[in-house]
This record gives sequence, C-alpha cells and structure tokens, in this order.
Amino acid sequence: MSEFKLTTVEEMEAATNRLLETGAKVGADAWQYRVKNQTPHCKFGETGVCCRICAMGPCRITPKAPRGICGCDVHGIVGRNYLKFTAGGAATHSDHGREICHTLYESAADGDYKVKDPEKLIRIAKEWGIETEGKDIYDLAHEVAYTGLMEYGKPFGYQRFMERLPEHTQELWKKNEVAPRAIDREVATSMHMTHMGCSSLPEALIKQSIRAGLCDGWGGSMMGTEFSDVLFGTPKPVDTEANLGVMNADNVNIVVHGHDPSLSEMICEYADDPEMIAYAKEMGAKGITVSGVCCTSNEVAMRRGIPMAGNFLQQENVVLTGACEAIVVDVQCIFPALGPLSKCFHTKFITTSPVAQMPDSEFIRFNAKTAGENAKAIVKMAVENFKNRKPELVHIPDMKQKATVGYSLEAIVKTLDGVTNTQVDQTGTLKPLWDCVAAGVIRGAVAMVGCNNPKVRPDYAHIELMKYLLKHDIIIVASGCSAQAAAKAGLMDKRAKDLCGAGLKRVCELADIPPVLHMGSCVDISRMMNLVSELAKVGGVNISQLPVVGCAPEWMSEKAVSIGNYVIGTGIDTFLGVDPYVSGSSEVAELLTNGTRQWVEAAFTVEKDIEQLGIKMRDRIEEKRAALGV
Ligand code: MSK
Repeated sequence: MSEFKLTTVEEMEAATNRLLETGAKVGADAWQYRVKNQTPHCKFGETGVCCRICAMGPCRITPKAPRGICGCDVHGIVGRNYLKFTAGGAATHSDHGREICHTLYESAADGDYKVKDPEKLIRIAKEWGIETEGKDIYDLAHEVAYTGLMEYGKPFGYQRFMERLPEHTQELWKKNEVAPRAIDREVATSMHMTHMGCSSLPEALIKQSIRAGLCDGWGGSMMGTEFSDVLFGTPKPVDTEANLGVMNADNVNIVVHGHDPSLSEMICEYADDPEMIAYAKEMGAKGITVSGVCCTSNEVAMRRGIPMAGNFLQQENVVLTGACEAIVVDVQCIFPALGPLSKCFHTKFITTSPVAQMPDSEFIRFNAKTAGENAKAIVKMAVENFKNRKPELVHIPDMKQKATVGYSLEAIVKTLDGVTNTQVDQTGTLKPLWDCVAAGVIRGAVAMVGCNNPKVRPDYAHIELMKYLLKHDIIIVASGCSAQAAAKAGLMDKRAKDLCGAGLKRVCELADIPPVLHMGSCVDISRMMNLVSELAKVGGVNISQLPVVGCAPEWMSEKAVSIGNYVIGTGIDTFLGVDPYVSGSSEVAELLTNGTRQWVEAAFTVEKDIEQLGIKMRDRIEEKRAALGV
C-alpha cells in the first residue's frame, strides 16, 4: 500500500493558482477576482440593518436614524431579514424534496425511474399508516409519493416524520409552537410575517425561523433523502476518489453539478451505456468519465462511487482544466459565472431545470417523464464536443485522494453494530455506538456540514477542525461541501485513522471505517437528525443531552441557515464560522445564541476564529458528558 499523506490546503491552493494562469490566458473571470471587487462589503447589509420590504425605503438603521420610516426598530428589521433568509432556504430544500416526490410518483416497472429499495418504501408506508399488504410495489410508491406531496399543503396536523422523534422533543415543539405544520404553510407564513406591517417582535420572528427550518429538516429534506433512497438505493459504503485529479485527460469529461439526483443518476446511467462509450471512442476519446461538484456529486458518489471533482468553490476549476466537455447542472449552488466562463473554453454549460435558468447556457429541459431521452441527448452532446477541446489549454491537477463514502444511517447501524457487540446479540440498533460514547471510547460527535465561503480560507476551516476533533476522539459525520473538503484532503481514507486519538482509532479499526463518515448531500442532514433521534432513544436521554454538536464553519447559503435552525430546533447546539447577518441587533443575536434554549434546548455559537471554534465545540461536548455523568 502506498504511503498515506493528507493533501494540504496549500497544495490545493497551488493547484488552483495554476488553473487561474490558464484562465488568464483566455481572459476568464473567477470568483477570486470578483471577491476583490465586492470587498469591503456593505456594513448595513452585513449587520442585517437594511430594510427594503416596502417602497418607502430602503431604510438603514444608524445611531442617528434608529427607526425606519414605518417606525420599525433595528431588532425587527434584523429579525425579519433572518426569517426571510430562513424561508428561502426552507423553500429551496423542500422544493427539491417535492421534485423527488414527483419522480417517485412517475416511477414504473418499465420506466426510467424504478424502485431500487422496496424494503425502505414499505417501511415508510407502514410508518405513515399506509396499507402495504398485497399491493403492487409501484402502486404503493405512487400512494406514498402522493401522501408525501400532501405534506406540503395539508390543512391540519404536523409533519409526519416528526413522530420519529423522542416524545420529549415532540411535546417541547408542540408546547412552544414550533412544531412544523404543512411545509408550504410554514414558508408562506414566514413571508406573511415579514411583510410590511406584520411582525417586528424578535421572539416571534426567531420562533417562526425555527419552525420554518423544522419543516425543511423534518419535512421536505427528509422526504428528499428517504425517497431518493427508495428510487436510487440506500447508500452503503463504497470506494471512490476526490479532487480534480479524478478528471481524465484521455476521456470525455462530464461534470454533474447541483443537487437533484434524478438528473445525475440518469447521466451516469447513459455515460455507462456501451453505445455511448463506443461513440466516445469514435470521437477520439478513450472513454467517458463522469465526476461531480457540490451535492449532486455527493448523491452519485454515495450510491455509485462516482468520483467527486470538488466542492462549491471549485466549480469554476473544473472548467479551467480545459478538459471539461460538459458541466451539467440542475438546481442550487450553481455560479451564473459558469456561463461566461464556459465560453472561454470549449465547455458546454448545460442547464436543465426551469428553476435554475442562466444566460450563456444551453437549456435541455429535464423531466421525469422524458428523463432517459434527455440524459442521452446530454451525454451525446458532451461526447461530440470532445473534438473541440484545445489541447494547449488542458491541465488537470495531479491531485486526488481515496475515499470510502456511503454512510447512510442504515449503513452506520450495520457497520458499527459489530464494534462492542461482537460476542453478544447484534441488535441492529445504535446501541454499540451509544456504548462507545457512554464508555468514552468516543467522546462525542460533530456533524460537520455546509459550504465554502470566500470569507473563510476555502476548505481550511473544515479540514483543520476535523483534524483537531479527531485527535480528541470526536467522530465526524459530514455532508455537503464539508464532506467533499474532507474527501479531498484524504480524511475519508480509512488510513486517516492514525490522526485519531486512541479510542476513536480503535473504533475505526474494529469497524473498518474512515474517521470522517460521509452521510451525503445537504438534504441528507436529515439522516443526521434521524441518527441523533435514534441515539437519544437508545441512550434513554433527550437529544439535547447527547454529546453531539453541529458545525458549519464555511456556510454561505440560505439553505444553510434553514439547516442551522432545524439542527438547533432538534436540540443540537450549532457552531457557525460566519455570522448570519444578525450582529446589528443585540436582541436577535442574544435570542439566537441563547434565547432559543427556552424553546428547543439548543442555540447557536458564532465564532470566526477557527481554533477557538474547535475548542468551544470540544468544551461543549465535554460539558454534555459531565452533565450526563458519562
Ligand atoms: S452544495 S448549500 S455549497 S453545502 Fe449542497 Fe455545498 Fe452549501 Fe451548496
């Protein structure tokens, strides 16, 4: 076995700089330059004190002008902005979930989309009280999908998945009026509350932010995850590779980017088609390589072992290699910059969703009914573009790491079951994990999630925090671009166990796992919610008592704020490395960093010093252990 060495952020930055040199030759723009044009940022926006929800303004709060024209103070303005931000994220994740429900509704035995995990479908149907006996699996799939779609607009009741939670959390949510009702209702109510002349009371606005977040985490996102598993298979551990070196100079390179696996799964399917591979050879290539960026990459990596070319701030890099025949996108986190950038190269920038249409792209409308046809057309377009490549511009950084990914909750239960229980009964629960935590072999867990943000040195916070926590026997579950940062560095290689403290290293050896477990995309943070919920039940404690915290050190999107709200809403303290535009209001900041404990037993910590962020998380985990007496 070759010697194992982590890839450093410095090495990744050097690779990026080399790609920017190619970009300079063809007059390409890049986020690194645009950041310079946009900084320093507007202080009013940055602190959240600018209001433009009506046409009397915009109003900006200063010591000399402490109220807007309507009389709203800074706390109301900051709180409203925060709620709007959350609603944007909850709507986005949940609409992704809705699309997956529709795809499930279109599934058919002879269609492009099939049910790959019927057991999971039956399990969910039973959980939801849907009769399963004697039903054709596709009739059942349609009934479950329809029931899921009704979760968006039902007039009464709470989200069905809420019943997965320990009684204590369910009661707490109902008592404090944060229990999530219909998904569309929570988003619409949030927009109603932030309309001119509605709520300006910080408590009401922050409470609704939690509720809107919870309809995402325990509603739209959870359905997105669960039904993607039903359609495309529940992830199991699988080997893959990560970083730009996964692109292949001899092959047609197709990069999938975005979030919805309905598209990327189909692209992978057709790129594997012998007919398409033969066509690629006819065009002078040796084959077809599909790799991914952002969360759609996580989806296909988890289920198919498709390599991950990079995360959010690496999306322009794949085009800058000069070896990308097509970057195919669906929804979310796609830089509009990819349009003009692709024009500097031979790359086809292919948009596919009516939700994410962009200038300088070729639009091939992707739809569940014509998915196969659409995917074939896209792969063909990429193959035919190989001949347009300019060899003098091709440079793929020789940089990649091995990674084992695919740790769904089901896979974690199965894998960890053998650790402490090998001689006794294998219960198929999280009891072995609880035993490891209670015994202190593992001190606790951190859910590392979220994006890159140029405000933080890209990937540095993710990687350094993970290294620090592993050393202190704190296991990491990761998703989204955080997971990709870990994979690029090598932290998902099982050999990274040597970076762990003695206890965690032993667990990694016994269970044969990497120390950072890849749990999927950003909607898959719902997997983490199910994990803590089950762990609390097994341990006989409340979720908020677990030595577990969430962390998004480089977050940037509205979705991340919605996630943060549902993670604290579920009872898990969450640590952020970027301020969510609330520093302008002492009242809103106090509510988010402390006040929410009265409703959901958890709150945020914002800490921009990455070293301090790590120390604070570890301290919180140890505090929870001490309080539990373990
Ligand atoms: S893709 S939301 S940059 S994690 Fe899910 Fe990455 Fe953040 Fe997008």
